[in-house]
Amino acid sequence: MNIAAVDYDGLIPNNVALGQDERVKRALEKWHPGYINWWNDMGPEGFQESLVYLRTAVSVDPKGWAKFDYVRMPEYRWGVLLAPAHEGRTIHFGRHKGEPAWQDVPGEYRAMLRRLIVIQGDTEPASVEQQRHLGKTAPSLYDMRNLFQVNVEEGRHLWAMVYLLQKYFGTDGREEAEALLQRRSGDADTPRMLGAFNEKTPDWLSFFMFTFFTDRDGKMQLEALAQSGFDPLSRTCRFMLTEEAHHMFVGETGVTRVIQRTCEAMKEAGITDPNEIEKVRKLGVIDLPTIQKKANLHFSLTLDLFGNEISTNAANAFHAGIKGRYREDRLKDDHQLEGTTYPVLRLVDGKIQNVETPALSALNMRLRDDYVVDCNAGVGRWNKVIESFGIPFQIKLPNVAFHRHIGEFSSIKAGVDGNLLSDAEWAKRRNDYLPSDSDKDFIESLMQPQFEPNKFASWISAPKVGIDNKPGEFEYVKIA
Ligand code: BYC
Repeated sequence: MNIAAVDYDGLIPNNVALGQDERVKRALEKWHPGYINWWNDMGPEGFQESLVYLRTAVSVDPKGWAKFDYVRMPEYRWGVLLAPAHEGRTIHFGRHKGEPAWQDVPGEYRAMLRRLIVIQGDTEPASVEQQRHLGKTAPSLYDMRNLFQVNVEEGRHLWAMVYLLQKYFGTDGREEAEALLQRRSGDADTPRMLGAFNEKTPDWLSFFMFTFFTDRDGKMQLEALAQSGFDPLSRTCRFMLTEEAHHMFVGETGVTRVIQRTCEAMKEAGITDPNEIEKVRKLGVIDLPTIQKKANLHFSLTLDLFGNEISTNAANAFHAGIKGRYREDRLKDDHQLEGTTYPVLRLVDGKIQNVETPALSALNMRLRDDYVVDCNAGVGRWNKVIESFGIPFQIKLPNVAFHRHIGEFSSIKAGVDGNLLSDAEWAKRRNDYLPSDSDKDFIESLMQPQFEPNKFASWISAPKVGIDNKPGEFEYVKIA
């Protein structure tokens, strides 16, 4: 079978020979109506009849895997796609280093694997739920299309995890697959599993920040799972990463375009001081200090997704060869980490200090450190735009101790520079660091839909190039 080609004949497009796997095919076909019901209930509000110019994966060949066409979202061909197998792949870290990668779930690691797959799976529909109302206030058809592209692909990522559960985890896999359709982002009784996926994405600046910061956690976690000794998980994550790149593009360029528009408007109006917030807002654009506050919020919420500073779960998963480090295969060490240490920022005697910690227990922090480096590269590109206008302002990522709900720093209050604050000081400074109610009201007031081709809301500039190289006037969504 040609693994790069996808079989589109059945109900479920796939490159895993589902046609020859009656049991899993039946289980997925049984799950399918529940998924469609979930999409109709919790997917994008409105626009389900609209024709959206979407890409669909038709192959897993990195050189050309997608085709673009108009699709009604409920008719999108969600499918099961794995990156091609690497002949003779071995496990390259942990206690099984050098052994052949597993094609089946090793009994001793079944619970651990299932938990990781369920957590990963849970985030995918959660993000669609968080973003479901945004279509109505899209700043352009181009942006609306990008939102829906991200949404259908998160839906496909749910399919990816559900396939693993159905194929490899029997009855409890089927139950977990059902439960993934039952939990709801932000629901008091049946919330999604991780904190950031129960937060609201109230406006488009939040959407861009979410796709920049939170989808980037997705990238890091998928990169770590792509290293897995459980080969089907590795191959699934490798293909998901291909799609994920576009999501981060949407976030990074989205925020860039917001910054660009703000700087242009300031320049046209002759405003040089970025802190003249009211004057800048009168121009119908978002002032830079408020953009900074949104970045503070989404960065800190996303840091919580890396778990605790010291984690036995993470150590066990690495030791077992289930979850590696970021790009483990490119690292040059013994890939076992016994007896080595890693510096972790911790709270010692009321101070935030680096503490040498056994490297295996510190793996969440190692991944988080790699994440911060990746974020900083993107923030640097935002700052280049501000600098090109000569405006004296720089977006800065807050200290990792700022506004945390998981781990060491959840018990303290810290400012953006990592300075410890009393409760009273925090209460006084909170609105300097995070969006205040009036900031939120202002941003909400800007969220006016712009549904004419080649037109953009006041607060965001046009993209440099179109999707699939389409010209500016292209109608990315034919609204029904
Ligand atoms: N919220 O030992 P620890 C994405 C729990 S995003 C609530 O530090 P571990 C996407 C933890 O579960 C990527 N609970 O945990 C992005 C544990 O509870 P139990 C999603 C939390 O396992 C945008 C306990 O605290 N993928 O793809 O080392 C759009 C002890 O903690 C949280 C993954 O996350 C939290 N934030 O680390 C769409 C990969 N943090 O089990 C999609 C899979 C910790 O002892 N997940 N806890 O009761 C993992 O690798 C790990 O489970 C975590 C946590 C990194 C999440």
